[in-house]
Amino acid sequence: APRPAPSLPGVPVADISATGPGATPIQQAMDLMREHGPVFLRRLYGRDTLFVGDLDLVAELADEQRFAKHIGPGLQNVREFAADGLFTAYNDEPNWARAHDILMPAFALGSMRTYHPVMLKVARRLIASWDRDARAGAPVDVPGDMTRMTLDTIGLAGFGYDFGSFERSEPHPFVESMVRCLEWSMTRLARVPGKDYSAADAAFRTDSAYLAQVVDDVIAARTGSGQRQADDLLGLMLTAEHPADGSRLDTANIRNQVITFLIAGHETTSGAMSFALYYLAKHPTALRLVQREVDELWGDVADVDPTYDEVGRLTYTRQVLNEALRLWPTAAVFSREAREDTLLGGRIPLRAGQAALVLTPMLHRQPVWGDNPELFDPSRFTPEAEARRPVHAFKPFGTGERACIGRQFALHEATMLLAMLVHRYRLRDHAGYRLDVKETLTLKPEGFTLALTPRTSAD
Ligand code: MNH
Repeated sequence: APRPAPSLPGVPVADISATGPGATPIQQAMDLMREHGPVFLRRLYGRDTLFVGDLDLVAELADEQRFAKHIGPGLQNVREFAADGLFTAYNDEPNWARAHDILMPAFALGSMRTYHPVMLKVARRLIASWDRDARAGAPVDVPGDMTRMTLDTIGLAGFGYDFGSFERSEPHPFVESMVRCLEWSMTRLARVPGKDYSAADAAFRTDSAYLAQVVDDVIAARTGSGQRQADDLLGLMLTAEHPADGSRLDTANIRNQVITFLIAGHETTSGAMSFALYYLAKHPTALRLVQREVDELWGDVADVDPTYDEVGRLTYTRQVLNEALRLWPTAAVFSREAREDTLLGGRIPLRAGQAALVLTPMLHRQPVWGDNPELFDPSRFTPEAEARRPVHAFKPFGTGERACIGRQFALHEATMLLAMLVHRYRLRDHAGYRLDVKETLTLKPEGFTLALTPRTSAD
């Protein structure tokens, strides 16, 4: 039997061994934090995880001198199919810095200009599909269609590869295999000692082999075409040299990066847009403010093609997205480890390498957010309110040098699409949807559908 782990002085322990983490471990941890306070140890079969939501403690964990990204058991599982790709690489793996330095320019704000036309093209696909559904009086599957849109966008913008998701009634098989791989990574954390999981592991190997095969197709489509031009992610990966030492990414690492970007580049953004649409459908005042913003920009032009610069002017739409990411940050935890033995908050002893998991949805509900943190209120993200708030209060993209590289990409894509949808349709919560957050390492509003009617004039 496992020895009980030693507790940390003053830190409450919640032992979940009787029930396990279930299908929604993030929401379980949120409930435990509501019960035990903003720092607690979750114990599962003698293994402890330190969860932190407290603002001051998170601010310490964000100090890059004292803490660094930790690849905990969850990301170790993801390493089984993404290996040393950017997201899952160890800090000291040479391929992390090499790929980071080579790919950074592709994610600078200015590069979004390059992706804009492709993002618009895919947004038009979604709108064509929603127009058909609206005419047929059929409700739309919000997370399903947001996933089609973001997968096609990262495929085309990053790799010149067309997943053609809107020509399929079912999700692309890449998505289904990927979701099962993420689920395997999540549920593997909850394994009961002594039980047999060989069937789940065999299914996982089939899925991860399929992901690798899709990636090889994506790469072959480029290398076979003879044109490796460096104006997208794959072009950079295949040709660019490291700015300082001239080194290049090797073939195995390129595969791992492609898998990483195909997953990280679509799964979380689609959830974020789905939550934003959910809150808009439930909050008529916020919806009217978005309508006002887009109508002022585009009037009643039916088939508007937003320009790159216009997307930057959609400030209220952006606030809506930020507020949705506050309540449901779709990558809901990130892990930090102590660089040296230290005292967190001057009282919680952590040894070098020991980890703390930031539970972002609870950080985003701390007292700094006011006395009604559950309320959806985009005015929390006016420039004035943001200037008043401590910098570490909002962390949907993680922190430090290992923070999200795709942040601008996601925000540009999502802001533009949200604005276009609100401009074009009236969104009706026809089913009286009750929020059901599904967890597959990332978060999505499961089963959320909307009924659409075209907006005729600015009504
Ligand atoms: Mn993204 C890292 C959230 C969109 C590619 N991303 C992270 C981290 C968070 C995160 C949190 C840090 C994880 C950690 O510390 O362990 N990402 C998001 C969210 C969205 C998102 C909430 C959308 C909304 N991410 C994107 C997009 C791309 C992308 C779009 C690519 C086009 N993210 C990455 C990569 C990393 C990352 C790559 C790893 C960066 C690194 O460690 O160098």
